[in-house]
Amino acid sequence: MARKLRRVKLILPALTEATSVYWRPIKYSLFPPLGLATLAAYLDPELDISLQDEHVEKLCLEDEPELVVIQVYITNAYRAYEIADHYRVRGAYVALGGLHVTSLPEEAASHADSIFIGPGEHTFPEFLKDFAAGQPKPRYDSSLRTLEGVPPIRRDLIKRHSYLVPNSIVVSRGCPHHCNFCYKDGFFTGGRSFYTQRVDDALAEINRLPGRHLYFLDDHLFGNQRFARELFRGMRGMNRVFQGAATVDSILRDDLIEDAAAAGLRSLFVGFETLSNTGLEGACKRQNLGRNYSEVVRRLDSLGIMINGSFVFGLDGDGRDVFRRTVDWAIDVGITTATFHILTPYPGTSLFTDMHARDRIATQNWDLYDTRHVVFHPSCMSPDELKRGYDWAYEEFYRWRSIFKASSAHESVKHSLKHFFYSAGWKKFERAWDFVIRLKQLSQMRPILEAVLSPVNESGSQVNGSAMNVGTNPDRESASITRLPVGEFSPTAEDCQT
Ligand code: B12
Ligand code: SF4
Repeated sequence: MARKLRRVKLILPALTEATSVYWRPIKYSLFPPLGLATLAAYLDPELDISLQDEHVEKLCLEDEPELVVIQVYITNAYRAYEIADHYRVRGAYVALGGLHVTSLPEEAASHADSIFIGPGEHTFPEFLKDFAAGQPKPRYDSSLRTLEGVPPIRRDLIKRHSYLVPNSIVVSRGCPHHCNFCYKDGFFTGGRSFYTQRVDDALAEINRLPGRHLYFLDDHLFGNQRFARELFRGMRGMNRVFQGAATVDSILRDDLIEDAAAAGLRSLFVGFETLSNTGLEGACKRQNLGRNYSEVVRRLDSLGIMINGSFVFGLDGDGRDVFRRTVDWAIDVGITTATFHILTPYPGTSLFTDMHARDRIATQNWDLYDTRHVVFHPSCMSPDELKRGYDWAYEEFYRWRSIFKASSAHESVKHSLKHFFYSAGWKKFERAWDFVIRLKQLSQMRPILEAVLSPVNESGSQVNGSAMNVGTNPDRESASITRLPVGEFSPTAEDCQT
């Protein structure tokens, strides 16, 4: 029987960790729930629609929507199921989707009326039609993959004041690479695993965003060179400053990075992952193999682009020396911020399948799959050593003396200062961030962020290829960046920005 739809609720549940000592309110007040706002665009705008993100607000659970849409990540899965069960008891129709549902559909199905596998751009509108006709299916599998003709994201449903970076944006989906620890191959099974918007559509979306600052959450913003180049050229003159993520090889490949800098790129998340060839080979991170990591740093440095380096500990072959080696290198070359992860075999990845087959998975408590806990049996150290080494790495990298040292690795004083303020601001003023969040004044901090992201060289936003001279400046060659011998670390990976 057809079901009358009047109220729809979309929920991003908070992870269980929200109550733990590791909870960092600022980390979870960065980006709004873009996936859910994307899905909301398919709903009739006349409906009563509410979008709630439990990371930044207390959920109201006493309402009576007819349809509840919940996004499930691995670390919020238990909370998501709890909320789903609650609404089903109250008579709502519950739809569950997202990465974890795609990885473990059977687990999610017992808490949902319908589950969704893969991206929702085609399955969700199909479901809405079925729902209106009174015949929703228990499971929808995504196979048609395109971003052409998708309706504009319902950004009006996002409570902008609750986020430091409300202008997050994704102009592509997936990635052309196949690292074995990454969610990507599992999530995009059954269709294309890397595709982009049309450049015009992406530029139009950027144009709709107020303010200056943007954060591209794409797994690999440079993944399609032609698309990226046209995008960056289209963005020139828009007076934007932005952050994003790209791979080591794409930074070295050609002059695309210079187009990005000219368009306003000021900070880049780079998946270095490991300084070991064996580690890279084991992780199938072939795009990093044989790349000169120091050259990556030098190129970005010369363009005034700050680096958020991603590193994974616990890859097969990693011994106890991996922590100091990695941290020393990151500080010596002047990485601005580092994101360290304990290797985490997410269900749905080939890494998980392989470890499971070898009986190396130590726990299937998804709350612990947050890259801060050891959930598998490492090959060359004990789980405890891995955990302690990981904790040490964070502590050491973000010590004041390390921040000073890494900041001073840059040629320009302005870059050093920006590095210092960005890194210290991110890790050293936790209480101040908490206070600002409690006062609901995060938006007041945006101009400061934009200032820190301003060009190193005032003409920086107009940087052009000839101004860069990467590697041809003799001073640059003797700069303080440690040149490790190719082969040792030039093995030469992005946990995708987290
Ligand atoms: C931004 C981001 C964050 C942000 C905020 C997330 C937010 N507000 O949405 C922050 C920094 C808080 C964060 C934290 C973490 N993150 Co994170 N994060 C991302 C990132 C980079 C982008 C997410 C995004 O906006 N994507 C774009 C939108 C359009 O896609 P989407 O959200 O997936 O939504 C689509 C589909 O999933 C689907 N869909 C989703 N829900 C539903 C529901 C229904 C009913 C339907 C039909 C469809 C559907 O339709 C949407 C449109 O296609 C992703 C990587 C990625 N590329 O997705 C990692 C990612 C999701 N994070 C990940 C992880 C591990 C974490 C952390 C545990 C990391 C950590 N060490 O702390 C924490 C915990 C987060 C949590 N709450 O549990 C993993 C998840 C792995 C997994 N198997 O679940 C990812 C994939 C990164 C990675 N490669 O490993 N993260
Ligand atoms: S880890 Fe990064 S580079 Fe590797 S497949 Fe995932 S998104 Fe692509």
